[in-house]
Order: sequence, then structure tokens, then C-alpha cells
Amino acid sequence: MNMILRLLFLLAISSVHAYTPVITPNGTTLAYTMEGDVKVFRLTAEPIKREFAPGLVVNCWGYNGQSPGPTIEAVEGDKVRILVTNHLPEPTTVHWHGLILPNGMDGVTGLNQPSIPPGETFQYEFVLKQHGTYMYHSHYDEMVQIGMGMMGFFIIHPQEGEHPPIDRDFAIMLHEWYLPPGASTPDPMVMLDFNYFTFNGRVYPGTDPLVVKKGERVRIRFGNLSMDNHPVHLHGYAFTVTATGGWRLPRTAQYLSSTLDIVVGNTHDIEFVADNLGDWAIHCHKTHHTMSGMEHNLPNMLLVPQDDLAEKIQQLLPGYMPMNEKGMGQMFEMSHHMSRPRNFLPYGSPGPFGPIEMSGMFTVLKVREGITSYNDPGWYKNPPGTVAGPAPISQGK
Ligand SMILES: [Cu+2]
Repeated sequence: MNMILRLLFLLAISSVHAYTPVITPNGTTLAYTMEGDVKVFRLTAEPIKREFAPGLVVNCWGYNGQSPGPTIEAVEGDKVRILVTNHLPEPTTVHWHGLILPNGMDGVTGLNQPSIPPGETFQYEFVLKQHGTYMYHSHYDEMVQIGMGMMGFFIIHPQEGEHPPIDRDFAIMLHEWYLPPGASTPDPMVMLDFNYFTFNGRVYPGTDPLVVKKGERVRIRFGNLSMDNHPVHLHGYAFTVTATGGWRLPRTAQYLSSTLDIVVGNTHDIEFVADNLGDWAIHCHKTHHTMSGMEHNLPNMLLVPQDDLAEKIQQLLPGYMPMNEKGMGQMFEMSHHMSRPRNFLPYGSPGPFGPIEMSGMFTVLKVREGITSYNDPGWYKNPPGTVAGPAPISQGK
């Protein structure tokens, strides 16, 4: 009897804190230890190498070997202690973006605390008084440290569970970088002309697909600490915008959309029921943000015949190829055969119907039925007769 009561008690306790763990695609969740009733997390600020996609490795600054840093995940009401060790060559601090906490824990260098010198460990401790999607980021030398990737998610689950419950819960941090051709270190001085745009520190085809089972309720949490807003578009669905800045919108303020502008310095949550099978693109709709490695100060040669010119230049520069006469789509074949600078991605990657020419902030929502794991199920097999193709002759020209 005693045993059964204990079991029921344990079940009750665990159901209070039951939540669907957040998945950070291409990332991890930060482990913690319990010290009394305090959840203790450890972050190390340090220079790291981040592979944006196979063949492209970038010198970033981040936390625990990653940029974005590992996702901190906790429950409303938790007492948390976060130990931050600085292994950067300069001081740092950490700001807990959007959290309601004591002033001295807010992390703004000079205003709320002295900076953490290289080699030192500082301690932050506070009680989580809210739930939702929040972030953490450096608040020292922000242009360099945030620009170099010092950010991560801070996700707080509600104490009483979710209504309706979420089956698949993803978190995607948006960022942008300028990497000169052939270089490995981004230039944090650049204000506008970025050339790599990342979901969780990866560019397509390096971004993990979001794999869900048909009928599951999906949430995607977005955070943006870059220099631009990113209007993220999901194909094949209408989603509901359910939270902004971490705060859940009242039902009457939630709204349907297929594109949502993810604002700099903010987070947004969207939710939908995955009832439409297939491989659905999800990407920033600024067209330059689904490119990688673009240089933007080239002359515009669109519709300019270059045949003679190419021959003449080839005498001086063997292997020279004319670009952009008939649009940029032709670059796929070229860029996979021509020699490229080091640490530079070819243009496009193979898809089920030919090259996918988007890179950067692009990934694929894969909705399947009958899958038994969330491993990448490969490309969607479209039912016969449901793929666009050449029109039959009867339709005329
Ligand atoms: Cu964008």
C-alpha cells in the first residue's frame, strides 16, 4: 500500500513538470545538476569553430563549443544558478533576454555588474517567474560578441503543462555573417552587406530537416539577434502566431499567417497541426538570405551577351566563366565544376527533382505518416499524378 502511494506521489510530481522537450535542430540542450532546490547550469564563453555546412567551417564565438550556445530549458518557478566562465580573449557578461529578474542579474556591463574578466567565473541566480521563449546573449562589446555568435535560447515551460499539448517543439535562432571569400573569420564590423544567413548556425544543406508525424501539433520558436528582420515563410500551411517576446498571446490576439517577420531582438512562436503530407520549404523570404557566399559589388551582367568577352578574358584568365547573362540559375552546374576559393560552398545542392538553389536560411519541414523515428526519412514520395510536369498536348501552347 505504502509502495503504491509513493508511486502515485512520484507520478503526480512528474506530471506537474511534464513537458515536451524542445529540439534545437543542429544544436543541443544544456544539462544541469541539482544543488538542493537549485538547477545549476554551466556556460563557457569561448572561441569556437562552427561548420555552417559540410565544407564551410567558420571561426565564431559562442558557448560550450557551439554557436548558438546550448539551449537552456527549465520550468516556471524553478530556481536557477548559471555559472559563466569566460574563456574569451576579452571580458564578457551574459544578459537573460526577456526575463523578469533582479536588476543585478540582468547582465549589462557597467550598468548591472562589472564585466567577467578572461579566466574568471561569475554566478547568476534567480527564480523563473514566467514561461515562454527567451534568449541569452553577451552584453559586453555587443557588436563583436553578438556578431560573432554569442547567443542561445532560454526556454521556460509552463508549470501546469500546455493546452493543447505540443508534440514537436523546435527552436531556431536566426543570425547573419559576412565572410570574405576564402576567409574563415567573419567580419563583425559589417553593418548591412552580410553574405551568410543561418538557422542555428547552419546554412542549407547543413540545416537539419524538421521531421514530424502527420497529425502532430508542432511549435516552432524563432529568435533573432542579427542585424536584420527575417520574414520566415512556411510552405503548405497556415500557422497560428501564438507568442511574441516570450509571452503567449491571448486567444483573441493570436492570428493566422504563412509568413512572419522575425524581429531583431525578439522571439516569436508559431503553431500548427501537421495535417499536410510532404516536404515543405521553410525559409527567410528576403531572397538574398537564401544565398550563401554572395559578393554584392559585382557589375550586373543580366541580359548582356558575353560570348566574345568571355573568349577574350579566357586568353588572360584561363578557366574564366561568364556569369549571370541568363540569370543565376545556370551557376549550379558551373559552381560544382569550377575551382572555388577555400572554405566556400558550391551553389545549390541536389534535390529530388534537380538542384535546390536555395541555401542560407532554408530548411525542410518533412511531414510523414507511418514513420517510427524522427530520423531524416529522405525525400517525399509524391502520389502519382500530383507533381507539376509538362502540360499535355491537348492543353495547347
Ligand atoms: Cu532573412
